[in-house]
Amino acid sequence: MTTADTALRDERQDEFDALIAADQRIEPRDWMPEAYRRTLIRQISQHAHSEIIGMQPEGSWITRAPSLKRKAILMAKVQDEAGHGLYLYSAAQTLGITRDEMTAQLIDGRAKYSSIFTYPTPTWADMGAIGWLVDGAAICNQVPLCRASYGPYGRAMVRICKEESFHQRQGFEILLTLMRGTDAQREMAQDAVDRWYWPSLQMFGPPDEASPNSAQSMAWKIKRFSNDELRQRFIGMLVPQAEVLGVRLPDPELRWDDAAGRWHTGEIDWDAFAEVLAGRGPLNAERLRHRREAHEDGAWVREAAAAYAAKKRAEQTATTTPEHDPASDPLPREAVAS
Ligand code: FAQ
Repeated sequence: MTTADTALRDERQDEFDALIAADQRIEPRDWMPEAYRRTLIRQISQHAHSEIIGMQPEGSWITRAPSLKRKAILMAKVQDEAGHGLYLYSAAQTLGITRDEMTAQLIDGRAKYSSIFTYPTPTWADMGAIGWLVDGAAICNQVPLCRASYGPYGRAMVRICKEESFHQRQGFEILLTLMRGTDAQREMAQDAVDRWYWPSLQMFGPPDEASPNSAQSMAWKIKRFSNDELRQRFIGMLVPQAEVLGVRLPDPELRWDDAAGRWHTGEIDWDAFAEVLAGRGPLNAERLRHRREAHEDGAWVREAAAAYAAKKRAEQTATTTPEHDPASDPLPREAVAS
């Protein structure tokens, strides 16, 4: 690198730092440090993959929902998750990675996706617990991301959060209906809460002291709060809601610690979390196999869409070319006239 190159780079770095310090947005056209770009690609693509893999646990209940109304709601919710994945893939593409590269990383098993989606959904109450706990944790984590320093990510998150908050309410309402039902329905709701509570706390990521990316991501204002801060906020949100529902949060040690000014909780099983991240969670293999098969089954759709787009482009070029050669028309003029 020449001295002039170094000076230009320093100047750009200063501009970038000033934008971050002033809480301004970084846009795709702006210069950004390579590490910032890589961090965003990592986080946004993992987030997109999570939304897409996250369609599976609930998708399996669409045909088994207990009423037409529940089926319509669930179908709309799962479709929303697909939309979230697409906004996020688009945001990541503005950073110079292609959709094909991200898809390959996911189906080859190289990319991470949220630990929460490796757990099974054996009962209808799981739809309630996912909405209440998983979407609830997602909102807690994602509302601050609406202010992420990278423009396309923050803007995508605004719409996503509006939809997630509806999802959370529909999950709460499923659980409330079950809790007002028969003993068997109440037991089913409690059982689902028992199984989803701890994994939902893990969604926020490892404890702060074991989170290698947090400090830099917070300095860049991608993340606005640490993993533990958000986990605490989530617990504070759940406690009164659990009371309204009449469900028990399955942590006998859970209590507000006035002196420490935080929730005291039992030990989170970080070994189980590490197993899931290593691809050895209950349904990791199943989730990836399903995604891979869906990708292969969809090959003809992608080919047809690409062929159609190529045809439209060719038609457009033909009509905008000043010296248009009639011989290149798809149908001879006489055939059209007759
Ligand atoms: N699962 O240093 P940190 C949803 C990884 S969307 C798997 O703390 P960071 C909607 C992390 O990637 C749910 N891996 O990392 C929905 C890193 O690995 P790497 C997804 C995890 O990035 C609802 C390593 O551990 N939400 O639920 C997890 O600063 C219902 C060290 O961690 C988002 O993606 C985990 N739980 O903080 C859909 C939100 N936690 O890459 C369907 C955006 C950590 O260095 C149905 N993402 N890891 O190899 C974030 O806010 C952050 O990326 C964190 C992790 C907080 C997830």
